Amino acid sequence: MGEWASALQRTHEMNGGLEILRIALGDRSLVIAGPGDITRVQTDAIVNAANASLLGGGGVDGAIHRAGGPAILEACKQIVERIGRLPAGQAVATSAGRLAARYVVHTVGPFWSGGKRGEAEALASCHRESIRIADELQLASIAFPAISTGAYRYPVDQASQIAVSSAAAALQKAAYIREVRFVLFDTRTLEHYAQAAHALDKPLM
Ligand code: AR6
Repeated sequence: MGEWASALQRTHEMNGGLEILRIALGDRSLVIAGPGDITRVQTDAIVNAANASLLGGGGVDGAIHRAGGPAILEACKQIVERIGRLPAGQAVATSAGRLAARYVVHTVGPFWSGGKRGEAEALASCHRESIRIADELQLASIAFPAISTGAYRYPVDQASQIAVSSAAAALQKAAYIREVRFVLFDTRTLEHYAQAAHALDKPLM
């Protein structure tokens, strides 16, 4: 991470109404964008904050299934037949139906129950595993929502730090992924993720 930190470059730009913070290391970028709707993003993969059933729900999960159409649910059902429920921290990929993205990576965030039940490790794992799976598919870009910070009640100040640092570490290790983008739905969440990204160049322990 030290290497990442020392080579940070920052730019602010306006793009389609989104405020964007781009942190570059060589040919790789970590991007913080929003307020925005991840179903409209044109990265190769978008990540869904799913639940263990993989059968849909509210929040960003509901939005992705609505916008992508029934092909996504069909693909999820086939995965469930094969592997059963998906534990927190793991991820699987399906087609993206009608979405602009090519794949949806479904990951299950931890439900916040105070922070002593492995929530931080599970949330970091969601980001690592989603990027690993996208990299295995030889994709160049992936977009994340603020996993676990809605219905699963993970405090956004803590979630943002874990999300950004685990994604940055996985991006550095990836063979194909060149851009990891966070697309945040509301201004408060956007501010927390931007702050966490700024903090990447502080000395890391
Ligand atoms: N684009 C980007 N972010 C969004 C969008 C969107 N279209 N819609 C909502 N968000 P949540 P969780 C934000 O509750 O906490 C579901 O029912 C939202 O504002 O979607 O991981 C699943 O089936 C918040 O910042 O996911 C699970 O049962 C963030 O996405 C459960 O909720 C995450 O909120 C998962 O809960």
